Formats: sequence, structure tokens, C-alpha cells
Amino acid sequence: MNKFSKFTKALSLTAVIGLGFAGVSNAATINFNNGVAASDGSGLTSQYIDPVNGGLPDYFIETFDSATGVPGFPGSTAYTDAGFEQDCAVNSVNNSPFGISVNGNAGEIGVRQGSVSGVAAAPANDTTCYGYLSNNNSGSATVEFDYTNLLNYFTAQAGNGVQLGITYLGFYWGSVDTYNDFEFYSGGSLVTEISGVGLLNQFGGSSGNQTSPNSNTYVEIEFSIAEQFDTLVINTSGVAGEFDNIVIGLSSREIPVPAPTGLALFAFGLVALGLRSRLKK
Ligand SMILES: [Ca+2]
Ligand SMILES: [Ca+2]
Repeated sequence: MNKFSKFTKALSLTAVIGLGFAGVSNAATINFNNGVAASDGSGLTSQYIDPVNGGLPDYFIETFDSATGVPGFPGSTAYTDAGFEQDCAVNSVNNSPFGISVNGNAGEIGVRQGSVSGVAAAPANDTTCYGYLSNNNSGSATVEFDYTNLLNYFTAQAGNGVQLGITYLGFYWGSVDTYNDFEFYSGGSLVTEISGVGLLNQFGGSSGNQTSPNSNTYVEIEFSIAEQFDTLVINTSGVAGEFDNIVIGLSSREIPVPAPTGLALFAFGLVALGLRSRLKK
């Protein structure tokens, strides 16, 4: 068993969590236990899509890697740390030329590889480019990833008056700190949020740990159509909030049905046996 399967296995044993937040009635469900090893060496990715190999239709991934390698690609190097212009950028949705809008202070948002003390730490087992948000040791910092344009593009592509929504969001959250949090919006309304404090409490993780699976987690949120997602907001009041492999899934996406677990099969076998012995009587 490799390191990653141990990693995900440990997570599945410790947490199957659905949380409602924000004091509003919502149908968003949050899971922390389904991340899988990414084939590009970026640690964890969504169970639905890999940074290199792709995945199911209607899922898109932001890897912060090599966006500028695609001709005509509108990916931005505005937030890329000096020296990484050829490698890192915001917006690299699997060679798809359609963008997300990043709104925030360029002095607080960064895209880079590797860890630099006092700046940012690569998420556990992530040797690729990743994004981060830093308050530069003063006040709080905020960045918004707005997916409205991407959603409008795919809605236009679908045609026939079909209005698509975004009903899935996943991201790899590195070195979770008590002062990081992620918020998820629909049409300007907060649908749900995840705080670093809440996540660390759930896992028994230590704030800012750069290697432990209890502090480096793939987070997934499933949204109802009524509360479909369009904007991700990340806040931090310290150094730093790090993330990679941001995945969205359109409402037209496939949702694979999980295979029955061993326990479920065992229970089914017992029921079948019971029926058989009753029939014999
Ligand atoms: Ca990456
Ligand atoms: Ca951190």
C-alpha cells in the first residue's frame, strides 16, 4: 500500500462528515475523506478528475500549473511568484480556454512551487505549483474565485435553454491553520463555510502542520441545484492559506454510484441465507 492509500484510508476511518453551516437551511454536504493521489505529484485531487489524466465529463480542475503553455489561453500569471512565469499561473482547467475571475490584492495572493519560510508551505506531498493567500503578518486577507463566466460559457454551449449550475466543489487544503477559512457563495449569498478551527477539531490536526494528513485534506462540497455554487472566497488572518487542485462539477455531471462495501455485501449475504432457510421450511 502506498503512502497515499494509507493517507486516504486513515481519513476514511476517522471522518465521514456532513456538516451544515452558517445557520441557514441548506443542502450542502461537506466530505473530507474522498481525496485520491494525484498523478502529477500534487498530493491529493478529486475522486472525479486527475490533473494529468482528466476524469469524468463536466468536471474541471484548476491546478495552478503551466496555464501559459496553451496558445490563446487566458490564464493569468499576475499572481505568479517571480521565477515561475513559465510554470505556474492561475487557471488551467485541463486545457480548457475558459476562465475564472480572481479578485483580490496581488500582494496577498501568490502562485508558486515549494515552501518558503514565512511565505507559504507546499501542501503535503505537493511538488507542483499551488496557490496561497497571505496576510503578510498584518490584518486579514481575502481572495475570491468567481466561476460565473465559466458557468455562463458552458450554459451557452449546452444550448436549448438549459441553465447549468455548479453542484460540486473540491480543493486540496494544505497546512490547515486555525486562522484560515473558506466560504462558498451562490448569487451573492453565503451557502456554507469551513473554518480551519472546525476542520482541525474534526481530525485532531495541529494548526499549520505541513505533512500530517490531519492538517492536509481534500475537501469536497456537494451543492443542491437550489443552492448551486458560483464563488469561492478564501480568508486568512495569518501566513498562509494554501490550496491546489480546485475542482468544480457542473449540474450535468455524472455522479458515480459507489460500489457496495464489503459489510453491505456481507449483510446482503446474511439476508439471502435467511430467506433460503425460510424457503426450505
Ligand atoms: Ca498544482
Ligand atoms: Ca497554512
